[in-house]
Amino acid sequence: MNKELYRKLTGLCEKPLAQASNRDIYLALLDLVQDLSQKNEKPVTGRKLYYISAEFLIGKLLSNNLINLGIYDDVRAILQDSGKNLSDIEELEPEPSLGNGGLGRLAACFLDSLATLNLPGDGIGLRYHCGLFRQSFQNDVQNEAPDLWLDEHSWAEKTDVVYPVLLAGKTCSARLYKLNVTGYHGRTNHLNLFDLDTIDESLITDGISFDKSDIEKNLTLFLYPDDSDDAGRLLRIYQQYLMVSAGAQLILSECEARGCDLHNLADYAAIQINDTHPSMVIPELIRLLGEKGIPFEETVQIVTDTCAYTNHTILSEALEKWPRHFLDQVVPQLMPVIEKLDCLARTRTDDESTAIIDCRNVVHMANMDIHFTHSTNGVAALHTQILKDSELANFYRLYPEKFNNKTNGITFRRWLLECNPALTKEIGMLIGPGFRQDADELEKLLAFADDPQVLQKLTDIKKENKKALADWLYQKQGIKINPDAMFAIQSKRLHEYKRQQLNLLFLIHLYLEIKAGHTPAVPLVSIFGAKAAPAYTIAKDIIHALIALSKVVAADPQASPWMQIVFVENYNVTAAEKMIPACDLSEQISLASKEASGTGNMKFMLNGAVTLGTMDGANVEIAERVGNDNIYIFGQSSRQVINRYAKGDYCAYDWYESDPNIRRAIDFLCSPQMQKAGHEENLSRLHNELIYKDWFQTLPDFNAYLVRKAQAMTDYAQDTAAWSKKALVNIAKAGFFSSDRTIAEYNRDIWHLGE
Ligand code: 26Q
Repeated sequence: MNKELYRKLTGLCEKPLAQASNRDIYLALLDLVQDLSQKNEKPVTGRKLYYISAEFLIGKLLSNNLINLGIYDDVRAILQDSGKNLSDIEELEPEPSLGNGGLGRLAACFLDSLATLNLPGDGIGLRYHCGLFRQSFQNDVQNEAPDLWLDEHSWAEKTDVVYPVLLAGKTCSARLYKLNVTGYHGRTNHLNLFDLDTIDESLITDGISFDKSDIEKNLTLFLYPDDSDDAGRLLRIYQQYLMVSAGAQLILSECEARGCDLHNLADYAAIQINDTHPSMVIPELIRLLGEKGIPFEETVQIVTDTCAYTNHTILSEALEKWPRHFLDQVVPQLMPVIEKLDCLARTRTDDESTAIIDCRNVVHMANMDIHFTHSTNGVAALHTQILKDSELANFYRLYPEKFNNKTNGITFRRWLLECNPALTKEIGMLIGPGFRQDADELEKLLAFADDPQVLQKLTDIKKENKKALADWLYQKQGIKINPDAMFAIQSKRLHEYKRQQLNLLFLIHLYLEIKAGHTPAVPLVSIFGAKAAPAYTIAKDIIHALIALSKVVAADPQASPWMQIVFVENYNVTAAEKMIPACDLSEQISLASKEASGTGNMKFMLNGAVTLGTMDGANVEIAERVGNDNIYIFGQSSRQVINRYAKGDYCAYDWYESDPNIRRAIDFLCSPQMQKAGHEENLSRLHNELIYKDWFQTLPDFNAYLVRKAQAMTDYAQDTAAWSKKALVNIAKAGFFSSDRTIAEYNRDIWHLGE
């Protein structure tokens, strides 16, 4: 036993561990981790990165920090000796859900990799009092409740640092909270989160509604409040400006403290703008540098050299554009700068599509980013190619040198070492510990691709993880699932382009086939985790339809031994850590060209799931690496999809009318069984949507999906070792998708940190 650690822990608890409560121990561990992390802080020389993002979906931090500090096993052993259990203690930690999905989780993985690679790089964001809403199912529809995650004792420590921020002409004080980000045997960086002292949590009334009028009381209450009305949209701008103005002041003061005279800001700071949410940092920095007496032209050059922009989406509705009068109201001090930038951009091109303020007085944030940063990157090879070819083609012609790709990645500390200790241990026994620092070493596993014992061991580990997920689900939702079945999981935000509705139609088809006497090759447990935006009606209808179908199936003794549908409530990082290691088949079925990258696909692969997916986002790069034998690809190509959109001749009704399988599956939504299990209004709305709109082309991919999924199920049923080999190849080829590789590329091409 590590005696020194034992002494420290008991000292912090002020009593023997055996007599301490789990809460006492949790608080002692918090102190211990903070203390050890602080020791790994290092002075900064040269360029330092500031990753500005409206979201950091960091998840629980205790285990992650213990692992990164190298004391996880020791702490667990010490606790065990005193009759305590680390996972019980972890339960006490609230999960900071400070993000919606992929973009926020990516930011969290990046912070972990920066610290691990010993690179100086901090995050800048907001300290939302409520993270993404807590989802429950009431009467089989999604219900949203506030997620007040802040605890008196939190990882984010209050500081004395405050910056003045001018919001709609009134000065507010942005207070800095600092959270240590400790790398895996690396340095400690920080996540800087800003908040106002005046926030009033009692403004929250019914569910997640709140009084939107008083900015000083509500500004950081919620992550992305509903933006379906004007008050909500304005609030988003207030939030963004608080973040970037306080962030810009923090950056300038840190750089000045290190001897920067601000003319040479780009030698001291690299600023990465995570999608368009922090774009106002550009005019804000220009404004602040101008106040210091630097001429406009020079401020523009300084900011362009300092800042870089990442694009995470090609859905045009997600590209932020604000009516000018919104900005006039919230940030009048920025408008003269934005106008000058618009004029400057117009001297470079007369292409109206690249204007910052268009002829209808709408301000295009992404356009400002591309003109006035030195780098624009996409997040997977296909995504970057589509940006260059179509979405941003006009910009690519103007600035070809600015465009580059950085395929996303995930931190293996959380998504392998922490969430799958059994697999981690087995990999270590087979290829040694090197893969923990260098993910490419996972390729050494290929030497065991035909070793029956290794393949059996992988099957056993997966089985244990499936049992653990089954236990967790039973505890949490009282649902029993069969661990001998194949587990197919689709977990991600609910959006039509991600096509949970395609999976739904498959499950209806499977049910009807079973009813017709055609049983599948293997029983299937189909697991979903997804939150829908509170105002996104069809997304909520899809959730409802899945829940209604799950009831129909569960009540049917002929079908239930063969299939089961489970919707996991409140999908978040903690749930993901339980679900991903237990997955056999990873559902990555977005409409080709729509998913910029995806990162769940990488997490499942790393944990030995085989992907069933379209040639979209990073699936393309996964397929390239594992080869056709180890992935199930189906569906239209991105080219075909883009052409179909361009021609504008897609008619869902034609597919519905001419294909009996499609018609049977869709019509089942309005069958008496479904109507009895669910709600007529929600189900018929979805029925209509699929027949008359189907904006994301579900129906043309339906048959291909059926065929590929049936093939996967047959392969799984017929030859366990052959399936296990596919899993092994997926694990072995996952090294490329480590965020350490992604961060090294950003650093090599864009940031040049420490230099
Ligand atoms: C914009 C305007 C108004 C209100 C909300 C928004 C908004 C909020 C969140 C727009 C976009 C987001 C989040 C986007 C996101 O998570 N994108 C995902 O980023 C991942 C990391 O790069 C990719 O892997 C996913 O493919 C991409 O969907």
